[in-house]
Amino acid sequence: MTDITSQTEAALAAIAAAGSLDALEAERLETLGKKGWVSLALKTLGGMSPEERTAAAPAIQSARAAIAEALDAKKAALEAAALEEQLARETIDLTLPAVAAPKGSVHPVSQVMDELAEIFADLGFAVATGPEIEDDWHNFTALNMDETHPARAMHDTFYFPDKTNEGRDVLLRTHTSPVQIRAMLDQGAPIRIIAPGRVYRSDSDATHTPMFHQVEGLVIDRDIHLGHLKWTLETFFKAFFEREDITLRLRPSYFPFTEPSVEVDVGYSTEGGRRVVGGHGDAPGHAWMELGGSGMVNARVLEFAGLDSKEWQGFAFGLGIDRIAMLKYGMNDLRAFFDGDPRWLQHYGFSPFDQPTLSAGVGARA
Ligand code: FA5
Repeated sequence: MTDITSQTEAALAAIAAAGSLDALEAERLETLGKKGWVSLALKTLGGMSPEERTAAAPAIQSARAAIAEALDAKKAALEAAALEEQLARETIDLTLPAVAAPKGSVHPVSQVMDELAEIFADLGFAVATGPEIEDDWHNFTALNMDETHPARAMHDTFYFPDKTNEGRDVLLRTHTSPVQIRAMLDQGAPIRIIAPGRVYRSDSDATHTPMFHQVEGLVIDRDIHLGHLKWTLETFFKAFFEREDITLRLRPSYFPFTEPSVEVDVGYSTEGGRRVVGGHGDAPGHAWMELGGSGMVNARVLEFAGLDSKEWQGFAFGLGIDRIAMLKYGMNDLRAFFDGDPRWLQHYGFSPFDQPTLSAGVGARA
């Protein structure tokens, strides 16, 4: 009995003194391990008479319980200390200046998309999205361009020759206008959305690339007219170019999905070889530049999208994002946008810390 008591005290002292998990494991093997003295003592109970067992068992069992508890507590303490030590060793100094980190920059197209979303959000527009791999029903048919419509040929479409989706031809969307159809089918009316994104046409020169960006705008409600369209675009361009002297010209045009249709031109002048937006396009030294298409949504398009055209009407517009980015930030070759040249990005890119906000001015400077 005294033997067990003193052995237990020695074991508890050794456990308390264990300086590492390895030392603790050695102590566990010596006591509770298969050949440990506590396990061996427990085994001797089997060979005892019932009276002897009743006398000997409590001391052995309480020794086992005390040692097991001490082992668990010490293990938890050693593990916590190891974690503390690791955390202290692996500390990151957050006070290091950020300039020491590798430097990236935000592409002007991403920057302009953020600016667009900020300005239109302030006018009550939500951002909608649609797939870049579209079907010809959304991209053409529902926009009032049936299979034989000549406007389909004007879009230089990339088709997936071996693919169909529920019998529809599959293609890379040629404009963001199919998002109009998806938004109307999903949300019904009234509706007020913009849809920025990538579009694709097989077309390439200094002002055209096979992939480019558009932003679609769509407003459907009761009593919407062309005046609302002009006000919306003018308000947007004034905020975007950060000048009050923006003059827009709506030039009669044709799109199958709008009626009437107008092309949106903006007045600009040329200063030091750079185009600067502002002023009336017919004023001396000024000219007009096309930024996109727009018009009142064709009644047939509303019907394709499940809306009653006697109750609802609205306007839509589609602007070239790359073009307005070039104009705002003074680049002249669209192809450089997509070359991925780090020197170009270094020059024209934006700081990731420079989020456009209306209060701080959406026109961040590179
Ligand atoms: C359209 O794509 C119509 N979906 C716009 C629209 C929407 C009209 C809603 C009415 C209502 P368009 O093909 O003209 O229209 O293209 C619109 C703008 O995209 C152009 O003004 C131009 O700024 C830009 N754009 C067109 N093709 C290219 C290209 N290959 N590279 C860069 N920008 C382009």
